[in-house]
Amino acid sequence: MLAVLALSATLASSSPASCESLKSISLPNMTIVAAEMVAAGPFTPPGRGGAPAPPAAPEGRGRGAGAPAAPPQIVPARCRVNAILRPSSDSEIEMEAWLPDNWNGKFQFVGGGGWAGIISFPAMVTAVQEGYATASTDTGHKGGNALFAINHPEKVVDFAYRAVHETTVQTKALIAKYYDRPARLSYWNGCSTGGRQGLMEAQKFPDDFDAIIAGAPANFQTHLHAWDLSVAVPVLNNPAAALTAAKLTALSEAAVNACDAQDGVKDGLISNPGACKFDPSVMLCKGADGPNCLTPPQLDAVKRAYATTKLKSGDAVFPGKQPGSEYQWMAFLGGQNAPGVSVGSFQVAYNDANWDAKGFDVDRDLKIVDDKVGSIINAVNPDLSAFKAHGGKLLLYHGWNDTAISPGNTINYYESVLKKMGGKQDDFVRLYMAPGMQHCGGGPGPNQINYMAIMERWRENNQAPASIEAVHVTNNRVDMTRPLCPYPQTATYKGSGSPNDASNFACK
Ligand SMILES: [Ca+2]
Repeated sequence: MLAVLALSATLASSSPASCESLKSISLPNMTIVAAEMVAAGPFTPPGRGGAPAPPAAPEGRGRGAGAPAAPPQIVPARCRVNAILRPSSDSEIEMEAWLPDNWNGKFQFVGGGGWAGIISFPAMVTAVQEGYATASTDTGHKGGNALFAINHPEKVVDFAYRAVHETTVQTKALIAKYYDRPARLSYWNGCSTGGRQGLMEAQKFPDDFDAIIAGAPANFQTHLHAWDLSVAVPVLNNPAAALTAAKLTALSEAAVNACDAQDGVKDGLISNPGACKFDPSVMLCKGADGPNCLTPPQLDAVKRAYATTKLKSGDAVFPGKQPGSEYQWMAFLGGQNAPGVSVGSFQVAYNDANWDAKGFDVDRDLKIVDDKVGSIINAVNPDLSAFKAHGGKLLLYHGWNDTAISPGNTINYYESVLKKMGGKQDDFVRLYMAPGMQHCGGGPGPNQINYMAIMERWRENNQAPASIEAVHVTNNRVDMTRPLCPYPQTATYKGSGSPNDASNFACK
């Protein structure tokens, strides 16, 4: 009985009252919709009730990118704040912040994916389970397409950077008020659009975060989308060039067979696809068409997918995909639809929801989208000196089998930073390329990496990462470990021992 009384007293004097009191906090451009304690329990999306949340979406990956579907997530007790931010007269930005009872003293902002338009709840769950105060934003609109931006220039700014920055500022203020002290460190954790958002923060608001994890960043978004259409539209316009899944699988196997052994072990993975000189012409049909060969127009389509798209002037637009990733190319070589996410940029460029991708012309259309929104949305400034001076650390990663965003783009950005700031910058920025990893996770290569733990050691204990361990999981069992090497090194087999054991590889 005494114990029960004591427990009741503890509950009565702890945070619920102060969570509710956040409703009356006055912050610029912010309307608090909800400020409420949520008890520990299985996660249910706010406002919907009923079924537990689905497994993490690609953009919602936190600590273990590519993690298999987990049992229902138990979320710790927290103060939940939902608010609408209106930094411009046309803004309507939803933000959600969770402030856990058992707080580790730090803030982790989790990024979005594609055109965003949702709160990244799965990644928030992971963050709060580890004691972080966490936040997410829909970036100022609902739904995963670009229609919100047509004739709404202020909403473009919200999507590009303002929603993230404003949510950062407001969440830091909520944290300081709720806990009566500021977060001692602030982390960014995002992939894809979340990677772009992280790089945008490093470039534009270098004091917002102390450490930024930016995976597969869509930071050259207008050019990324132009690449997609440059490759997809010729196939839409010439059905004879359309590929089939069977042909792409055969092509992928041929590419892997050609380059697999270059890293010292035939294991189905190409450790350094950049050094793989695979000529798809070997797949040209010798006689009748069939599932294991390519017709001449299909070969042309495939060559475009490997290639850096260029303008007539010869200027590079965006790099192509890598050998080994072909089995995922139906999205742009299947000849069914123009990739919707990429079409969005040109709907915005022309203020036309019905813009017809079949007429895409990269020389004409890239200039128009770049002039209109490129400098707002793209996050390609190589000068990170202010972020470095702030003490910031930046961890970049990208899967070599990524077919949503070509991995070469992240290498290009990393190299642009070194070119701008000087060749030796590994005290604050490091890049890890993951063989056989798809977009933000998944794939035949080791693709589960505890990025947050790596970054915590780097930023908080000054233990800079060298090689980092990635694992591959099948049916909830680890069946491969492999080091990921700081770029430009690659993991090379030492010549003996199991190729599924990281200790038998060295970074070279
Ligand atoms: Ca290999």
